[in-house]
Parts: sequence; structure tokens; C-alpha cells
Amino acid sequence: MPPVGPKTKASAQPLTIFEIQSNTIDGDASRLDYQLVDFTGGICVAKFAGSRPRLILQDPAFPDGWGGIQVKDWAAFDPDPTKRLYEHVSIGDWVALTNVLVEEFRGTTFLQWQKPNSPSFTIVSRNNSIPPPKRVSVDDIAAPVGRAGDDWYVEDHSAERYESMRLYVTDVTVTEWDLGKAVDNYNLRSADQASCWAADYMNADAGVLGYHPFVTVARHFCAVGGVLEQYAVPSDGWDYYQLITLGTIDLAICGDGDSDGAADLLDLPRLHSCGTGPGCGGGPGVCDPPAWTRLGLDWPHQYCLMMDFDCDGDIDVKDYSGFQLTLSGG
Ligand SMILES: [Ca+2]
Ligand SMILES: [Ca+2]
Ligand SMILES: [Ca+2]
Ligand SMILES: [Ca+2]
Repeated sequence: MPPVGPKTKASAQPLTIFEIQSNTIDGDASRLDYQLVDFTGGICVAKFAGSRPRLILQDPAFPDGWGGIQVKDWAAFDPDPTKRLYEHVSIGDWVALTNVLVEEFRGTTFLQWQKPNSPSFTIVSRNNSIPPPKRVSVDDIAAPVGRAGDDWYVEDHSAERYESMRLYVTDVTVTEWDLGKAVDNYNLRSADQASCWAADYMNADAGVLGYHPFVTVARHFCAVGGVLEQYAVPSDGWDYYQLITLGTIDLAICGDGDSDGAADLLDLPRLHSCGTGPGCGGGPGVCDPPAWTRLGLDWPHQYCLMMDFDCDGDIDVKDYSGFQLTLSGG
């Protein structure tokens, strides 16, 4: 049975994502845990189907932290469609909620949509632009540190501010897998030897073993994107953050402009369109960039992280050299 919320509201005013996430006891758990709240809402940036479908919401007013939250729909399969939430919300909708329960569940703050609390939703606006993912360093979302026995803990919770936000890291290599509670985490190591953990359990393109087919030990990525989630059950020896990829577009293999898993000559047009500037123009088969790779408008070469071989933020002659080396097996 889902937990049923209290009958009184935590606040007379609807709360923002920032107010729910940043108001913590210890830099992690929300002080509003187990309180019923009204919620000003956020833009739906992703949906995750499953036995308990989820919406991932972001508030673009807080791009640098405390700007994301997940909503779990406990009534998604209710016979009465007016009681359901998940199916009524599309990516790009700004959705506001009333009577949802804040719950800290295994380290992550959820808003629980549960019929006994008589929740309601309002689609405030549709077709909003999706807030761009935030670029973070691997160290910003550092992997847990192993301790005596089988315990794994993050040393601090400075990554908490990014919980449930879309992020990406660049220039990383898979060094280990089968880590974590569900034995589905993999370690991403940066050139400066920092590590973070990722997993593909929300990835729509993952295989039956739980990993996306692009993920193998020793695989290098120009960029990996996803939603940050915490998994914490300290009594069982777990407390870690993990970058959860959502689709193939979140796994940018260097040089693989068409995301088919290999860099070859068919990817050359994409390299060229990236290298000639931001006006890719959406030419056929060339430049329909994944939304998550869109950087700020002031960045000169949008959309093209998989072509940034030297991971310095632009696509220039050095990246052509990187592409050539890749094709020649160098
Ligand atoms: Ca947390
Ligand atoms: Ca939180
Ligand atoms: Ca390719
Ligand atoms: Ca470059």
C-alpha cells in the first residue's frame, strides 16, 4: 500500500521545486518529508513508464541546482482516467499539482500522487522548451568510496543539489560495471581520474541485461547525459548518486554523428555541419541534433558533443584530426 499523507498542508502557499528540494535537514533529505503540499510545478523533461510511472520535472528558474524533482503516479492504472496523472502530461508541459505527498524514498525526494489524498493537476502551459542539461564535472557527482565490507558511501552530498536534474559529463571511459545495489551501475572515469556512477535502468533503448548496448568496459564517450538520482539505504551499506541515462542520445560516442554505435564515413556529414558553425540548418540526415546536446546560445557550435574529440567545447580542425585518427584506428 502507498503511504497515505496527513490531512493538513505543510504550507498555505504552493511550493516550488527549489523550496521542496533545497530545504533540507542535513544537505540531503527535505524537511518537508511526509508532508502534503501544493506545488507550483515544473516542465516535464522526461517520462519513465513502469509499474509506478514517473514524471521528471524541472524548473528553469533554477538551472544551477535544486531545480528538479520526480513525481510518482500511484494511480496510473486506476480504472477512472480522471484519477490518473502520468498519461495526461506530455514532455514540455508545465504541470502544477495539489495535495501531493513529499516522500524521501531511498535517498531521492519524490512527490507522490496518491488517490486517498485527492490530488489534482493543472497543465499551466504546453510546448515549453526543455531546460538544457547542465554540464558538470565528474567530480561534482562523484562516485561512492568503498569501505570495509561491501559498503559504499559518497563522501559528501554536494551532488544533492542536482538530484533529479538533467546533467551531462564529458570525456569519460567506462572502467567497471555490475556495481551498486542492483548490480547495474557502471563507473565513468574522466581523464583526471575522477569517477562517477551511471546506470541505464530508465533508458528506453537499454537491452535485456539492463545496460545500453553502447556501454561496455573500456568504452570511451565524448559525453554522457542523464538524470541524477540518489540511492541511499545506509543500513544496507549503500549511499550513492548515479547518472541515469534516458535513451541512446544520452550516450555520445566520439565521432558517431548518427548514433548507430560506430564512427565511420557515414558520420562525416555531421562532423562537417558541426565544424562549419552553429547554423546546421537541419539538413537531411545531417543535423537533427539530440535536444540534450544543445548548449547555451552563446556557445558557437551547438548540438555536436560527439564531434568534439578533444572535449574543449568547440569543433575545429583538431576534431577533424580526431575523427581521422578514429577512422584509422589510431
Ligand atoms: Ca537525496
Ligand atoms: Ca532531494
Ligand atoms: Ca555512426
Ligand atoms: Ca574540439
